[in-house]
Amino acid sequence: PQSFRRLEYRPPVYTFDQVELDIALDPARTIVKSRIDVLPGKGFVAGAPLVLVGQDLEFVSLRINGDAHRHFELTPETLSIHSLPNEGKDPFILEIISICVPEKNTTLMGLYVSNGNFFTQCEAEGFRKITYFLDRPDVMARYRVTLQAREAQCPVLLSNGNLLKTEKLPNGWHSATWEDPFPKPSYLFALVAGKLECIEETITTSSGAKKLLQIWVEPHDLKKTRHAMDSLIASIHWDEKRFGLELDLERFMIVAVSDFNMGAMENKGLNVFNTKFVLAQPETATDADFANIESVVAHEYFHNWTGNRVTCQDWFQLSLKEGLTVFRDQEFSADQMGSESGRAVKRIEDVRLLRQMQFPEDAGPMAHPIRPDEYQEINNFYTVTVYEKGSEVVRMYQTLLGREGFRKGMDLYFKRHDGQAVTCDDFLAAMADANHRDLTQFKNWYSQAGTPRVKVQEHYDATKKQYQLTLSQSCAPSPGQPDKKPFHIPLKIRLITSGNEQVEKLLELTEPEQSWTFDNISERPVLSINRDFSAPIQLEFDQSEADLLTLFSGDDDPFSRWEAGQKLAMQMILGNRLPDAKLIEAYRTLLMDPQLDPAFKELALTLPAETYLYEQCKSVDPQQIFTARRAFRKEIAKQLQLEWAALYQQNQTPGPFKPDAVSAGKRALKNLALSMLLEADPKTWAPMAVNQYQTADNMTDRYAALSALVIHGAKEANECLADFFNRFANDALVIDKWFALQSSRPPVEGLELTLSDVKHLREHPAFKLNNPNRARSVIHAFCANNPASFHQPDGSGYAFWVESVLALDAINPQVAARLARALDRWRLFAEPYQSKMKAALEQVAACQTLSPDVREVIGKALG
Ligand code: DPP
Ligand code: ZN
Repeated sequence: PQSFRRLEYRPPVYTFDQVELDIALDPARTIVKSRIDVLPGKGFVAGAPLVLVGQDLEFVSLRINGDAHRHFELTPETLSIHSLPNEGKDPFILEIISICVPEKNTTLMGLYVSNGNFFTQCEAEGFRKITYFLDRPDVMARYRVTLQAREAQCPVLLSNGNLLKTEKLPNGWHSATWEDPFPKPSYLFALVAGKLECIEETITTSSGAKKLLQIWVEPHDLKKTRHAMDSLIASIHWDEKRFGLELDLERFMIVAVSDFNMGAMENKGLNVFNTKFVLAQPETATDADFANIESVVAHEYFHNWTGNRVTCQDWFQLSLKEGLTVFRDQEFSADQMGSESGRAVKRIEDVRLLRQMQFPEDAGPMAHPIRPDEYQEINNFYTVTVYEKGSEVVRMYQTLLGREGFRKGMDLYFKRHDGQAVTCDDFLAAMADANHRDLTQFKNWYSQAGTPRVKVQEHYDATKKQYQLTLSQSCAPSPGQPDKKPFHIPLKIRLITSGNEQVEKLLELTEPEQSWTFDNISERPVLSINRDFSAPIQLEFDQSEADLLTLFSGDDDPFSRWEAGQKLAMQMILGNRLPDAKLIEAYRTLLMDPQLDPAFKELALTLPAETYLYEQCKSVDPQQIFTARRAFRKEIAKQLQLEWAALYQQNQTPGPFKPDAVSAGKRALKNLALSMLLEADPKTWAPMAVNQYQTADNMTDRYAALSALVIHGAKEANECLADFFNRFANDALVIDKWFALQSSRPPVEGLELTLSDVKHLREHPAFKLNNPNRARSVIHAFCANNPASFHQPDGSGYAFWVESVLALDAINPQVAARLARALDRWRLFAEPYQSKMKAALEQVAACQTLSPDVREVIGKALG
């Protein structure tokens, strides 16, 4: 298979200035005419051919400066044009006509049809499925786009930028011409056409300019767009305030589509979103959905500066825009929580996701630095490493430089690079230069994969009143990287003593081993380290259970407090122990503390995920971990039954539904209580869940009740599931939840294995393999989010995975490649799992027609 390497980057031989596209939309035969001003690029060589890329296109014609041109060669993926005017030294006009077939495009890359409407997805390399082009992010051009379509079929015609004009054409056709004043790479191009309607608002930005905001959806979904609009307005104001960045276009549009590979896409002025991250109303969307919509809307909007105005030189630099933009959306969402404790809750949620998803990736066969050095298929590198770890790396600049220093770095970055396609090195240089700091060693975060481990040794000398802390760092080998250099690791610490006299300090660990001595420490302190998760590392710290209990009961840093509880639970679960009396008391005190945020309580009583527990083991027995974790949970449920019952009553949220953080936190705690009550005693408490299910006026409560019934195998579950399906049969996103809930049900004694339900679900009339959300709600939910059901000793889960990967790959390689990742960690498992997983991987590898996407994932897993 072909590999692309970061160090093989060459600047483009030719580049484009003005691009005019004329697109006549027809599902079966869309005609694309391009007219491009071509000039020598930074890597120009006289006489070199102009090599364009194209995929699944029918070539029609080619002209240069108005004349037919015969000197070209076509391959399935390229169009090479020779004999250019004056050896290519003079600018020339290139005109190409080609044809594509949107209705046959099931990959959802390029131009495709969804529910009769046209959409595009061009990142990373989809534009080449629309027309022959220099489809690389360092070629930035100005676009003027004319869309033509039958007016009855496509009354709405949208593209990037500003609307210049609309026209009626013969035979019921019409056209719209759009112009984007900002030069952009092709991956930010978009068009949308069809039967859509919008809500709109006009706002005034900081400079006093008026801006038109629109959210376009299918007509029946209009009533579900308010929250997305509010989120957009909040994002616009936040970016002005926090970073001094203003919306630069007269018009900003969001469009929702139900067939979409990713979450959303930041095309200039025309963001295209998966419906899942736009549509919400209390009856159909949960608190988590509301929060996700807010953060994805913000994320895509923030890309307008971090990604669009300043873009990536090449795809190896993806984290330049993604890590930075995730950091920005995390900070935005934290501020939207409305309080310090809310910010902490958001931080804990983000860290939990990172550790559950990214740590396994960083320890597995697909491990890569946030700036990868090599890939076969770039679509496989839209990863939690590039995004979430990338965001942690950006956060570390802020930790090291302070908020103001970070802002100075951002200002310099835009001052230097506005309108350019740049690299991660440029970002680091802006941060370093703006703050007069040497960040050379910090570059290792960009070049080395793997989660660093930091070992903690402490020594207290009571006579000298001296405390000594020794930290040493290491990082396990990862593919292609046997030896690692030390990282620059910022660690926030605090020595906790009864007198409370020590303040928080920032230590910078840069050597393999370093010691710090603290004087005048009146008693042996309890160390609170990596507070607020200041660095994305694993700690190796044999802290006593007594010290962990102290931290869990009262560390002033909410993250560290939460973390101490996680560690206690983790150690006991992995040691096959039940929570002891002291821990139960600590849980009880925490739950009953009237000062504490309900959302924090919910997080503190949620156990570490199975996949995170796996990463702590040398050899994973998934059934054993499931059983131990379940028993641990049941004990908490039983011992605190009275408290759970009280919390359930105390955290009701009467009155009309509001999705704000405080109300959401209360619902989260109340619904954890409900689930715990069913865990303790399903027969007694199931009727209360049924009642909540029936009387709920919002999806959070209705779904939580249903989920508690299903997960605990209550006999009432099936009736409620049937009711749920009928109630929401017309709402695709809710039906996705219905599927996902059943596919992610963990094993329950006395019930058949979930796999047999999953096989039935796959035959359900509402199941559609070619809709990514629906496929994920059944297949990915089972294979990736239901470990104890998936990892069966007979290998039946893996056989299902093989079938599903192959079936999906024929339709949509990107969605298939995600699923293919589910067996990444096979080497970590004990027998018989390990051999059965390996055999399953080999079975997929043996398929001759695999897409490059799936082939890369499977090849690396076996490699
Ligand atoms: N749509 C993806 C994102 O916003 C890729 N850019 O992260
Ligand atoms: Zn992004």
